[in-house]
Amino acid sequence: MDATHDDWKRRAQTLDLPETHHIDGSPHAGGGTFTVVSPRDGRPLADVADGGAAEVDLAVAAARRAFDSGPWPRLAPAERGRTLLRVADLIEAERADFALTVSLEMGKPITDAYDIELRALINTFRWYGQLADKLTDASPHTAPDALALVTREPAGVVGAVVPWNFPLTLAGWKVAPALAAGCTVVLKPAENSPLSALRLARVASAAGLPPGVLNVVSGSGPVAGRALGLHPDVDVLAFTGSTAVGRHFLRYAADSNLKRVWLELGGKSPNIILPDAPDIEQAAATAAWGIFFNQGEMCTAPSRLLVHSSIAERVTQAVIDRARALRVGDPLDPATAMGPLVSGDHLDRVLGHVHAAIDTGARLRTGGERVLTQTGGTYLQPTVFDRVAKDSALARDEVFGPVLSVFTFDDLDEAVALANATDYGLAAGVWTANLSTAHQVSRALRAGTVWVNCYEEGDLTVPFGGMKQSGNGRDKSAHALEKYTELKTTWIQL
Ligand code: TAP
Repeated sequence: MDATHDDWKRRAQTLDLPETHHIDGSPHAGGGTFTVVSPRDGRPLADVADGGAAEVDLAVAAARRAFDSGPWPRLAPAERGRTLLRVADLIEAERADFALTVSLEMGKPITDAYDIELRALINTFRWYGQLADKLTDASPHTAPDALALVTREPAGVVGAVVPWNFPLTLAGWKVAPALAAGCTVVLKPAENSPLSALRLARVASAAGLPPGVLNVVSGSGPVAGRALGLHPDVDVLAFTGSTAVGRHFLRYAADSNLKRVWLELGGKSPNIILPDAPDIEQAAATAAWGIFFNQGEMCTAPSRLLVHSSIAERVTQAVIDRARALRVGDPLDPATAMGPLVSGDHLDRVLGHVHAAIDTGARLRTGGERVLTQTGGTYLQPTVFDRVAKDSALARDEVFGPVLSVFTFDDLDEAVALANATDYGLAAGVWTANLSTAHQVSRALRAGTVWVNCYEEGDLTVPFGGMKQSGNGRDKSAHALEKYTELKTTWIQL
């Protein structure tokens, strides 16, 4: 989109921000309110409905009715698909307002919000809309006097709880396949970023989604998220967020109705650069882009850069040069590469990691300081450490900010051992011109996605998710439908 910084600032002044829950097809202003503060300038952005157990009950009841007796699960899949395509079209028609909402609520640079986040959301609704009627059930060859049918049926009411770093993409990755499968949904967005999800609910209703099929309740995790996790009428809980909160959802399920729990959790992803990388400059540039993109608030952020000692200083220096050249500032400026961190609390947490790393002997190569701007806001310099102790908190814990740790290794076995020395298993990168090495390393890495000579690439055709404590199940691709369907066997004696 060809808009200037001033254009976006002007548009922000008149942007209509939805502030109420969306329940049973209509706005609903139950509960108290909480204030969403923009990390761009630290100013209040909106007072949003603060849902509690009562609002979650209403939303789940609406989703239950829509599932048990409404038209949605009974529609021909092609008709469901056409509705999802209309949702995509309406999002596209309001693309600039959606992008601006994301940028204002969580600080993503507007160009990334418009080009990356919104493209992902629109593509997700289109992809699952087109897939809705392409699924086939199976009729296995069985005993000669019997006919067996194995059918996939919609799993019921889905509770979806998502974080703030990609508020629309991650909501879309859950909502679109769940709806395509014939489920109904109650979505609980993060307290930091409820506005874009509330906008999505309104657009979905306008596109013809029947009442109760997509409900959004804004509110806090420990109250609204917990109520959804414990709700006896929720059949599936699809969560994206931290590993710590993922554990809560497993407990909620155990303490309630054993709902299916699907978890997309944190990461501490290794990015291995071997001396035979096809283009070392490119590898370094991608390593820098990967950790600083979205302010490092990425589950897949390549936060551990593992470089062969023969090229370590060259690569580290190239990453530092890139870090220093990055433009940090107002997310509404199309020239901004890195916006603010999502909140003051989160900035403090990330700075806590930085200070602890310095205290434990890591060498700060660049960054590590807050960036003060005229408008206020929660900005941090892109930060690079090396000489990080392998057993330190910085080496182990997810920072979820623009902080890179560089490690060195001398042989491939050491690199793989270092890469796997984490409780997480979300993603990894390896840079080598040797196809055989690439395959060997990919097989040895315990990660849901391995990128070879690239990072963060992919499209909707490929599944995405984690091993180990990064979660279970997969978002994206036809595999995502496994989360939102149950297999049924019908055995007919002939
Ligand atoms: P969390 O603190 O885990 O929050 C995620 C969601 O859970 C929010 O909606 C939050 O609500 C809610 N929540 C918090 N405490 C809860 C509780 N006790 N019971 C029920 N719900 C609760 O994560 P975050 O800080 O928003 O996001 C960062 C984390 O998400 C990182 O670990 C990151 O790696 C992970 N992440 C993973 C992926 C994938 S695909 N694997 C993608 C993006 C992010 P409130 O915020 O309103 O309290």
